[in-house]
Amino acid sequence: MTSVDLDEKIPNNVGLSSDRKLQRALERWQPLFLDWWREMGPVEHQNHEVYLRTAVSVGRDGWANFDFVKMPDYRWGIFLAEPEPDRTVGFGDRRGEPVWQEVPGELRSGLRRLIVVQGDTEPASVEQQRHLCRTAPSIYDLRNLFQINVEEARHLWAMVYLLHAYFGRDGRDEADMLLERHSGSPDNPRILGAFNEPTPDWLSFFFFTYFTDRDGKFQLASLAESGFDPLARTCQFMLKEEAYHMFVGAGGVGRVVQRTADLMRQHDTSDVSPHGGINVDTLQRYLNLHYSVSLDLFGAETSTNAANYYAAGLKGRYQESLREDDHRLHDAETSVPVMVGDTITERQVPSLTALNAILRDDYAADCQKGVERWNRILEEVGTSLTLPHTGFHRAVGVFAGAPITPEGTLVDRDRFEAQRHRWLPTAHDREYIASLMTGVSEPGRMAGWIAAPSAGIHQRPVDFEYVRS
Ligand code: BYC
Ligand code: FE
Ligand code: FE
Repeated sequence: MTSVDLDEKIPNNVGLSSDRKLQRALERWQPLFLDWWREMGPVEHQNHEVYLRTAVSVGRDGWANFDFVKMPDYRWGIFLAEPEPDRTVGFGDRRGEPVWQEVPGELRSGLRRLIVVQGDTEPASVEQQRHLCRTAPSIYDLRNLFQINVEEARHLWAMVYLLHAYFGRDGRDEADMLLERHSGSPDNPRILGAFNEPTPDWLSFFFFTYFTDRDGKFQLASLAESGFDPLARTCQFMLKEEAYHMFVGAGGVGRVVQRTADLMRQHDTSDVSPHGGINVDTLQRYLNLHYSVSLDLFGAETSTNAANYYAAGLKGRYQESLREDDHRLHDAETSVPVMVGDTITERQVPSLTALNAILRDDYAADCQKGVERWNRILEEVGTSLTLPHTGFHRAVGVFAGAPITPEGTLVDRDRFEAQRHRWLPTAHDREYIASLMTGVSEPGRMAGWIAAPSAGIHQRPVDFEYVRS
């Protein structure tokens, strides 16, 4: 195969055509990937033309191309951000050393684990979302779902490239296993909790892309600081695509909130369900669920894994280079939450061990911004949404299993259970949301529970036929 043919088959800026071994490995994996996509990707529309953005290069102007493609023909490629000349390790005990272009032997297993965990989440989300195409609230939203799905699949390619290129036999085995674990599978589930939860409806999807894709942003940003340069550059490029996923979440929830506020005003009531809208209480319960499950993705507040990754230069902090400290953190301390008997308090721990908590706090602050934007809409009807306390409904870390209210009070278990229906989606909520999920296929029309977006995609109008048969 000529290099032009190869680049056509697997678009890349990593010189794939001059690396025969890697090329063979990826060519063996590609059909397995396509089988997975057909089996576990969107359940419908695989033969339809979708107006999609495809990553085609890494240049500052025009890294992507917009056109109609059938999803199985999407050109999943491998793109690394441009190398930064003379880049050095920015943190940890090896700060100042030139970055590594090969995996240092002693860091091999830690690095592989990080790449596998990251890689596992990407196809998991596609699996979680595969039924949503049946119930899209508009053609615009349907297209956005597919855009996210193909890009998450490209993120899988990004991690598989690293496994194949730098981890030999073990890497190839791990790459195969990324297609074998499945979201929610009882025998062979995905690695992290949130990626085994179902995404049964579009309200869940919007909260997922707001909260869970945002974990992706923070984890990728930390890995983009890595001393292992190919990982850093891969993640930098992935972050470009990630921004849009969060836009879909922030915009999606915002449009639901807008519709709810409009109906509240129009009918002068806070119960908009008889009018086909979603009540603020229900929105709050979905928010509580998705936020708490996403907080679990940061791991335990104190973690020797995280300390080791940092000291080794593998995984940094969010915006590491903008921080004004020694970037080694040997003497620094950070306060993290602890539970002492019946009280929630704080204690000082070495910052190195508190890196998961530090990243999680940065994440929480970012989440808060969107909530404030939604609240500007809700303010006009005298209500608001809030992020629950960090300890609410947690399964990982110091608060795991503790009966803590959204306000942050530790209560006894019976009291928590008695109030659960006020704080987390109920069977009734789920039934009601499910009843709203009827697909809308007329271009420009929106389901009754969500407002129209203010603009379409890539200068196309909102009523453009983004998906056509
Ligand atoms: N579920 O020392 P700890 C995205 C395990 S999202 C199950 O605190 P560590 C995306 C942990 O593995 C971004 N198990 O862990 C979004 C460990 O097990 P071992 C994904 C969990 O290593 C939307 C043990 O508990 N990327 O891209 O400090 C759509 C002790 O924990 C969980 C990454 O996560 C959990 N939630 O931190 C598509 C980046 N949490 O080793 C895509 C890579 C912890 O004792 N991953 N455990 O058997 C990491 O940096 C770290 O692995 C974690 C965990 C932050 C996840
Ligand atoms: Fe992703
Ligand atoms: Fe994403």
